[in-house]
Amino acid sequence: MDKNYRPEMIESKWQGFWEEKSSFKSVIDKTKPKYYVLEMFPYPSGKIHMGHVRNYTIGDVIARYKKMKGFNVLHPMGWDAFGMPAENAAISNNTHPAAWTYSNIEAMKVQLKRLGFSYDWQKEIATCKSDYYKWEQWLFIKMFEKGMAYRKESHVNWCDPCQTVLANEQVEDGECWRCGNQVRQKRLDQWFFRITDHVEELLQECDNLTGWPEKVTTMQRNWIGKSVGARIRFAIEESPETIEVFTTRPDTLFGATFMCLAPEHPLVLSLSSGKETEADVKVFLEKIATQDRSSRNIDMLEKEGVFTGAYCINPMTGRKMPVFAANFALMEYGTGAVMSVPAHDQRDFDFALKYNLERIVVIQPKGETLDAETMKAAYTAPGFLVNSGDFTGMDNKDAQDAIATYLKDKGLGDKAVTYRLRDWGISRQRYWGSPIPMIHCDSCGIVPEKIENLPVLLPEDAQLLENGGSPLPALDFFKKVQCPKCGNPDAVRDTDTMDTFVESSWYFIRYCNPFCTTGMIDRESVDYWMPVDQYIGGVEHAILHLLYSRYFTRVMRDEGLVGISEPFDKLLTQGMVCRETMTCPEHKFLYYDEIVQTESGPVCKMCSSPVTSGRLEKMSKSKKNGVDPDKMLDKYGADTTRLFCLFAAPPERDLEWSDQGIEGADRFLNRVWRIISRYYDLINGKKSYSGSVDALSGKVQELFRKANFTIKKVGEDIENRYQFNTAISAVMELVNLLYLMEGEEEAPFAPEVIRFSIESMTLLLAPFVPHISEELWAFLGDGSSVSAKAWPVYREDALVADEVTVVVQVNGKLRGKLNMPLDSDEETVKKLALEDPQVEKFIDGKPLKKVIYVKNKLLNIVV
Ligand code: ANZ
Ligand code: ZN
Repeated sequence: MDKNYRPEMIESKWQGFWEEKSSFKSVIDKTKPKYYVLEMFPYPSGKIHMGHVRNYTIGDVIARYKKMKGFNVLHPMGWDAFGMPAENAAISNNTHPAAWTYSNIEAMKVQLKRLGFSYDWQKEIATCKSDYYKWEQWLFIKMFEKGMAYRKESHVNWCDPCQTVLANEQVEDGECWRCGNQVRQKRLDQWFFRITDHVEELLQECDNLTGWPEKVTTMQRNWIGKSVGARIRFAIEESPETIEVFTTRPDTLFGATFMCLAPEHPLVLSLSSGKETEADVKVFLEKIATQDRSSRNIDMLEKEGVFTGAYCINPMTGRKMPVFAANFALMEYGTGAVMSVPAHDQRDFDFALKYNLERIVVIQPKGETLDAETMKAAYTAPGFLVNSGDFTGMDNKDAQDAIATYLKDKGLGDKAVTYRLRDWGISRQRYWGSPIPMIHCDSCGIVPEKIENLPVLLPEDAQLLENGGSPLPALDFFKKVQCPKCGNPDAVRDTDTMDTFVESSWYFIRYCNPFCTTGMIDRESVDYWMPVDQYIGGVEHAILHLLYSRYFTRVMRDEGLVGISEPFDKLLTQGMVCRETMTCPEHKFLYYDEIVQTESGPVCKMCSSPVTSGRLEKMSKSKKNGVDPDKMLDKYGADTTRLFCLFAAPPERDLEWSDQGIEGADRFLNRVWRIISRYYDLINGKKSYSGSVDALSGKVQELFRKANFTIKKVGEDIENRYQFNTAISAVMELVNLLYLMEGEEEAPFAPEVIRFSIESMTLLLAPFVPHISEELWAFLGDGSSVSAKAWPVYREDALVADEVTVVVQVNGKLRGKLNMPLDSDEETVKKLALEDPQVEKFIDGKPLKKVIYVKNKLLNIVV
């Protein structure tokens, strides 16, 4: 056995071993409970970052642990391989998106393999391959046939000079990323998936997602945005038409003093037509066309509008209400019209102030009189009704229903529910995506491609356009087709591609049998493996990706493809990997290797100005505070890198990168390594202790208890919210105690108990640091691989009868906690405390001035 721990000598060896033995290959085995662990698959950008390392390490610990616990584990990996960065990179490097993507996949796969993740690589998927996207084209056609995929006019960002549609990411402050010209909203026919058909179910079943973080289900609910209220119809003066509004506050109807229509509302043009206001209205509409008025952006915009020249009538008061077109009214929400109540809605208040419109107070808190003239903001809290005819005096909650019922009886309105969620627009005027399998024929209209002609292949060698637009519309061989229905030779293929969220909405189902050629999925595999038991990924995907995946699973269910509705049983959203930013007054953010340490502190390499360290921020290219995983692997190896990520913070919390932290992880693995070489001769050929705890005494008994306690603790910490950091601390304590066994070698059963403890330690570490564990297990010698071993079992009778937590302070500050047997003596507690890396850090080699020990409670070290 090598005296020193040298990860470079062992890691690639075990990676080769796992690969050769197919250690993580998953096959259906109905005799075992299954467990499907999945991390969100990466976009093949070319290089993994520390966020990936953390995400995948967390998943790997769970996968390896579950396998040791006897589960049949599925743990796949693949690539979310379509998307715009491939197009951009291809233009700037003069390569092709396909070539770029495939070579990135190869490079990243090498990196992932170096980290020793237990993936079943035989199930690898790349979504840009036609054997994958073929099936979403197939499902698209099924959805089209049922009316679940339909066409509707919708906005796109359009740049006139570049003559191209821009993705949202290509619009910077309303300007084109390439030429800097103002971007216009252009109307185009696009494909939509009718997710609103499932909206109530998607909302209701949030309640059953008990394995998801509360904050994520809340985000899902908010995004769906259900509102309960009423629709009310307003007559228009001198017109047979009516304006219908959606309101959540029918109780405020007596206070409605004007009306706001969305600029796109058809009545805007017809009401102003031929009036003095017509010209102003047109100017306003032109201006609005350049604003990004997505519902998520609307609150940021300055509210503005224009009078259409028409009036409608408040059905309660008979009052004339001027009708405006206003930018804050959205065509896609409710009915596209807002009854404005400036005294009780802040947007209406602002708008009324700007255009000098009347306010009427209709809701008032008890014991207070609001003055419409002098109020400084809208009053939005509950109260009772005033100025409201027969409803005056009523509690406003009761009035909501009372007024809605009154309107219904009069035929002026209805109770109504509205959702903020819109149908999912999936057309992209991009190249690097799955073609939409539809054909436009002059005589037949829109016709699906024949099923037997699928996949509609994306031409992988198309020349990209300088302006960043899609080359597909200009490719005759792609575009010109025969109509599948009537044979018309002049039909044209749809040249849009699908939103890449479509691929990520079902990859987890495809993993169950990724190369199935007989259908989109193989039912037996899906019934066995789905749902995903544990899904792990970034909170940035907490809304769209998860909602679309939940929806798509239901579409597949409705199509009879799968038996489940919810794809992800448990969800873990890991925190970010953060690091301090470094700034030079001259050169702004600096990379860490652009800093030189001097006596007066760190300075900039380029200009020698003093460097200031800033806030902890998520690692990113722009902040230059990233750490390259390859460098960590070169310097420390995979196990140390993994251990650091797991030990530095619980998975859900942000992790602060620290060089000391990774050094600490490295030191710990060295200690683990040395403990075996130290006791090797003693335990070699001995059996692991299996007698009773009462046959032991003194330190040996203490160690046996500790080992059993550690098995229990580590298992519980993993099971209970994946507390990997405290689990690892527990193993560290066991290792420390093993070092204290020196001199006890002659005690009865010492070799057997030490062996038991070292074996347990190795097995407990296996999910976290699999390479070193394999290597150590090979020394302990039963000839098997740790990856195939069962999780150790503790002995109930050997658990420390009474265990207490001793708080460790350095200079009066809390620095650590030790789980100790009741009544441990000062010497043992002190020794263990001094081994604790957290405590060690604060003692920092200084001599101990004083040690105060309060039995079973506290150890304070003064330095
Ligand atoms: C009158 C009123 C009085 C309103 C009041 C609110 C407060 P949520 O809760 O988000 O669903 N609204 C309706 N359609 C709209 C559209 N297309 N664009 C912009 N705003 C619209 O919001 C519902 C409220 O948003 C509705 O209730 C309506 O204003 C406005 F004291 O009606 B309310
Ligand atoms: Zn035709």
